[in-house]
Amino acid sequence: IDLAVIGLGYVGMPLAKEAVAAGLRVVGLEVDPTKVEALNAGQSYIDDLTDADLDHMLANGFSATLDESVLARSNTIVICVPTPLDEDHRPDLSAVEGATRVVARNLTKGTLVVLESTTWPGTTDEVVRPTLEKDSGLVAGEDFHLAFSPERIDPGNPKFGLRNTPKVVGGYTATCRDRAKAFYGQFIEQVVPVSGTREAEMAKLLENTYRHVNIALVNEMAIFCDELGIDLWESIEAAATKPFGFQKFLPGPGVGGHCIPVDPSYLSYTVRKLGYPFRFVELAQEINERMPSYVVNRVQRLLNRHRKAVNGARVVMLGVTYKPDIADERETPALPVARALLELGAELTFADPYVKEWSVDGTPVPREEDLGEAVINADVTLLMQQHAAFDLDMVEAKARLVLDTRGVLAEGERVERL
Ligand code: SAJ
Repeated sequence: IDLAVIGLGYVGMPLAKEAVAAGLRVVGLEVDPTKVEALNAGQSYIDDLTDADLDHMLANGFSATLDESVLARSNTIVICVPTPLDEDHRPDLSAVEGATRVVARNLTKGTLVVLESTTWPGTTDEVVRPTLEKDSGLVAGEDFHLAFSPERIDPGNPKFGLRNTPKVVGGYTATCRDRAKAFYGQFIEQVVPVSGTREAEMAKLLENTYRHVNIALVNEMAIFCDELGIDLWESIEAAATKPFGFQKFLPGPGVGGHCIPVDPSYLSYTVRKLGYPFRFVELAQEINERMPSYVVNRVQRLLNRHRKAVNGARVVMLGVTYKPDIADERETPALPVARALLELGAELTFADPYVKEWSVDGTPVPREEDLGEAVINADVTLLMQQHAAFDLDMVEAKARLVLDTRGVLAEGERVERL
C-alpha cells in the first residue's frame, strides 16, 4: 500500500482522492464504522467529494477500513484527524495522540509518517515523535521518517483544491522533509519545503490567526462607526480600491467554523507556555466572541426605535450556518444570538436552505418554509448569512425591519446594516 490515510473527513478524503488519481494504492483508516460503511458503499458524506468520485476511487483499489494492521503494509501514513478545543478552550490533542499510538504499534521500517492536523508548534516533535519511537522501538529520521504538512482544504471553494493549493512541508530531518516533498509532489503542483516541523506548524497558525485578527479589526470598527454615524461598509469598499497592501475583511455577526475561532487558541496556548499572555490575539478573540451580543443589542435598539420591545417580538433569523452556502453549523454565531434573543422573550423562527431543523439548547426553533411570508410577519428580520438561495431583493422590499449583519442590503428606513 502506497498511502494509508487516518481520518476520513473533509481533509483525509480529498487527499485519498488525489493520491488514487495519481495511481497510488490507497487505504483509508477510520475509527467510525458508519463512515467506513458509507464510503465502501460509495456514499460520500464529504461536501466536495461526489459519489462518482468515490466510485472511481473504489474502482481503483481504494477502500476504507477499521483494521489498523493495514498500516504495517503502508509505506506512507498521513494523519488527518480533528484538533478541536476542549470545554476550557484548551487544545484537545486526544485524536492526534490516539492516531499516533495506532501508528506506533503498526510502524515498520522505512515508513513516512506525516501529521496534517492543525496544532501548536512543537506537537510533531514533542508529542508525536516520542510516542512513535517509544511504542515502536524505531528511531525517527533513521528507521522511519516524520514530517508535518498543514491542510489547506477550504470546503466549498470552487477555485482551490488540494492539487492547486501550495503545500507547506517541514521534516524532523532534511531527509524526512525531502521524502514528504517527494510524496506530495506526486499529485500536488507546488510543494513548499521549510526547515523544520515547527515552521510548518506555525505557518498554518499564522495563516488563520491573521484572518481572525483582521476580522476582529473590522468588527471593532463596526461598533464604533455605528456610534459615529459612519458607514464603515462604504469605507471598506473604498479602502479596497487600494491595489496593493490591503486585504478586504468584512464585519459580521461573529466568527464560526472549526478553523478561524480555534486556531488562535492553539497559538496563544504556545505563547502562554512561555509565561506571558498573547494579548493581541486574545483581545481579537474577545472582540469576535462579543459580536453575537452586539448583534442582539442592535436588534433591541432597532425595535425600540420603532416603539417595540424584544420581549414578544417576532424575529426571523435568516441563515444559521457559520458562513454562506455551506451546511456547516460548527461554532455558528447564530447559536449565541438566538440564545440571547430567546432569553429576552423574542418569538424566534429561522430560515436556512441548508438546515432542516434547528434547536437552541434543546429548544426547537420553528423553521420558516416561505421566506416572503416570514419577513412580512416578523417584526424584525435578522440577516445572518447571505445564502445565495435567499431572494434578498424580496427581503429588502417586503420585510418590516431588517438588521443586515453582512452589509448586502441597501440601507433604508427599514433596513439597518451592522
Ligand atoms: N468572516 C467574517 N468576516 C470576514 C471573513 C470571515 O466575519 O471578512 C467570518 C465568516 O462569516 C465565518 C468565519 O469568519 O463565520 C470564518 O470564515 P472563513 O471565510 O475564514 O471560512 P472558513 O472557516 O471555512 O476558513 C477556511 C480556512 N481554510 C483553511 O483553514 C484551510 C481559511 O484559512 C480560509 O482563508 C477560508 O476558509 C477562506 O478563505 O474561505
